[in-house]
Amino acid sequence: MSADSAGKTVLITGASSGIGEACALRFAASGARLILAARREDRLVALGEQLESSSGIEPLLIQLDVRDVGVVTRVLEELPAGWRDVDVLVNNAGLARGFASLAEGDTRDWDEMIDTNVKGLLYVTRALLPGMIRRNSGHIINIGSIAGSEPYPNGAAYCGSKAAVDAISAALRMDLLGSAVRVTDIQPGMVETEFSLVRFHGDAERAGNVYQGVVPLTADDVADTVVYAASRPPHVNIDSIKLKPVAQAWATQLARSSLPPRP
Ligand code: NDP
Ligand code: 8X3
Repeated sequence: MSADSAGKTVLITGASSGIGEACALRFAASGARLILAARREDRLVALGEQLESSSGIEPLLIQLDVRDVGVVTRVLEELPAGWRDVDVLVNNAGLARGFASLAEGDTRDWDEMIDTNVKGLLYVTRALLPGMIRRNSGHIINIGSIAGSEPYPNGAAYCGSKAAVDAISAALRMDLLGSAVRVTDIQPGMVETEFSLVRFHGDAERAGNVYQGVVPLTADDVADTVVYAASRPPHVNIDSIKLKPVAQAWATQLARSSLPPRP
């Protein structure tokens, strides 16, 4: 693994599970200093203890709901001394909620997705970007999705929120043109995490069916890609990377039957 993240301060939103947690483990192994944010504090504390025993690092843990612009702004603008100069921001906090046609969808699900995936990402970035611009150094890594460019039925609001992440990433890159601050959009396909459990409101059977007969990506596969993007030389910007399981050709096109058994 590249050691290029050694000594860098990396802030990860949604670090309490899945891809965010895997990013924390990968960045810790590469010697980064970590600020880990999510709503579930108990999960963050457990991860912090794990990191301390495995890598000897003590992350800064922040209980944060990215939808709350007031709290996001206050907490991130008043980070403790020694933690203020964030080098890498991983905008990972996000979710899908519900799976229904637009005519039948629950508007509360749409609000939750758009408030988290789009507005939360904007709020967190808004709080940290001025410091990066001032220091002429930094990297924003957004976790988009193939859903942004491969939309599917019953996913209009989620797919739309991830298309917004693509557009925000591209526009931000133009805003920052001439500075050394980098912007990357990582777009995973199917990854087995708590994602489907959350989408289906805790229905474990329905969530498990999503991954039946497929070898999905792991959260660590995505974290590996995030750390790769973060560890390129300073003159290289990875605009975007789309990564999928071999058994997935399009968001809705999966080879479920002719696959080897899952490892
Ligand atoms: P998980 O459900 O495992 O993790 C989601 C994380 O987001 C949790 O840590 C959760 O923490 C956090 N989160 C959700 N809402 C908020 C909020 N309001 N404020 C702060 N944190 C929040 O799913 P994944 O790891 O799979 O998802 C991570 C990202 O990857 C998401 O943006 C998702 O859209 C994207 N993605 C996932 C794919 C997949 O197939 N799994 C594929 C492509 C993209 P907590 O609840 O503690 O706040
Ligand atoms: C998660 C992948 O295809 O379920 O973003 O939308 S998908």
